[in-house]
Amino acid sequence: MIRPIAFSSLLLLAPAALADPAQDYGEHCATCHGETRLGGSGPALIPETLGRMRGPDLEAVIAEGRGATQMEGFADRLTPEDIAALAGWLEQPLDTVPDWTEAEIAETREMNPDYVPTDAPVFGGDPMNITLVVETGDHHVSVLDGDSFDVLDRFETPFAVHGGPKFSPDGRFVFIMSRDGWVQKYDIWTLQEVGRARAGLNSRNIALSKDGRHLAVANYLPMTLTILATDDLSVERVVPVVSLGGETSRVSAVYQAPERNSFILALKDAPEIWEVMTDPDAPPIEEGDAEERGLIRRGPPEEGLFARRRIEIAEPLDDFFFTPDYRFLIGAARDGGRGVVVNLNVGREVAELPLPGMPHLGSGISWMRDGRRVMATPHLQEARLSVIDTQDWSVLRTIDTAGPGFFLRSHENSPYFWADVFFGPNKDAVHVIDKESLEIVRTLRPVPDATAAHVEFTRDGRHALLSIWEDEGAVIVYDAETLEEIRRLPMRKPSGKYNVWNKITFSEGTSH
Ligand code: DHE
Repeated sequence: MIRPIAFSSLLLLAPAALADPAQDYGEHCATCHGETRLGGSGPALIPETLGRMRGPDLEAVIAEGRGATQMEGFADRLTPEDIAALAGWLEQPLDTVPDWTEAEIAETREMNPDYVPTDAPVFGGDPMNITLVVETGDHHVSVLDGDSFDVLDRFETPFAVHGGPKFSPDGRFVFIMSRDGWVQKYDIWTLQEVGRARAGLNSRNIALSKDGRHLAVANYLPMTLTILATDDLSVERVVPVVSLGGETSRVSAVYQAPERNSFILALKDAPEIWEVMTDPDAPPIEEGDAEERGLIRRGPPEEGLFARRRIEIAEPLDDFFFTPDYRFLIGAARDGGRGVVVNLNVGREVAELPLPGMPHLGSGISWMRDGRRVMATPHLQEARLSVIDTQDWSVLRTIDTAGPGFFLRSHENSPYFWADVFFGPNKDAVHVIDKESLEIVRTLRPVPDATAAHVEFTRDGRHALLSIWEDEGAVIVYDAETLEEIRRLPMRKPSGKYNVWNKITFSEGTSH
């Protein structure tokens, strides 16, 4: 016989109140991070921005807050179960993404009312030998004098800067982008922020036109390329990214091609590469021999500023390495095992390279060796570097390393290139490799167990600066010839470093 359960027993059996992350978000997070999770005074809380900060990391920030920011801890108001549920909820993509129109971008533009331009730098050193250090630990940039290694300024950036900041051609201004789509303009001469605007909701990187007048922002959300005027960050164009087949696509990255006076776009979801002209007198676009090859007809030819050319390819490619003359690029195929060479002049694929283990071509660097131009690339999933002959597109050599790496760097005046070992147990190691013999000449381990990654040289190539990529980290300055340590500058999780001269002259030892 089934016995009815008494009302009091039912109460005892009732489960603890279930976590309601949407309600918790509305109550505790929305004021700073926006009702829509797309950001406000705090950053956007969407998976595209949170990136690698998953699971336990995210829960720890919700529970304990984030030092030196407005983010307080919620462990006194939310149970561990509520926090876990909230973190899981934040990792879900948004149901709908707003358009983020020109008008909406324009509304976010804030120019610094205290900014006063000067006729000369306010500091005494060489403005062309300034190196910027992005400190991701507390979202700041340090401005380093490249001769004295003094920190001239340390300014706050938008949350989660990614990719290289881009300098104006005269080296005076720098533009910095956050994954939240904010673009910040900073005047290196006055050491002051000029202003900022939110060009996208989730962005990848930025590129400056050859004349320094236009700034392109590659966006994942929405699927657009935003072009801002560099003088006042006003919107010049928002280009929806739609393939010939009518599909919308995210933009993986945008690159400046100075020799072509254009931007080159890698599209994440469409088998096309786009070239956007930054020359107001650009002639009508030649479409290469695509029609001969029986490919789909495109629209009427475009001309002038921001004219767009499509290069059709067999499958989407991203993470581009360019030859210094910008005739060829190598892109990574989606299967993570091949590099595809595209001739940008004729607009077609010309070669394929076996590059297993996810080559990181965007970090590739090139130099002359025995009269031939070679390039080297790390692999994100394999403990090796590939060295490629850019004349016949063969893999000349593979160099075994202590683990998979992220970045490579060299300088015209250095006989070596530096390769980090970002992933795995040897993340504290950095290889110094001879550009001629392709042998590892030294493996440095400056701080046992701490990630050592990303090198930048001073303008003359005499010093190499290495990041100890930890919250209580450092930038270590080495003599680039003797490999002796010269200085150790404490920094908060320093990531990339960017020397004004090396960047504006497109030093062959640096990536884009
Ligand atoms: Fe980057 C540059 C893409 C993850 C730090 N990264 C770039 C560029 C691209 C790119 C396309 C070149 C843009 C430029 O400089 O204009 N990065 C990607 C990814 O697709 C990937 C693998 C996944 C993602 O989350 O987007 C990725 N990148 C990372 C990281 O996890 C790193 C290590 C930490 C971080 O800050 O997010 C990271 N990426 C960097 C840095 C540069 C960069 C420091 C600039 C290197 C330079 O010397 O120019």
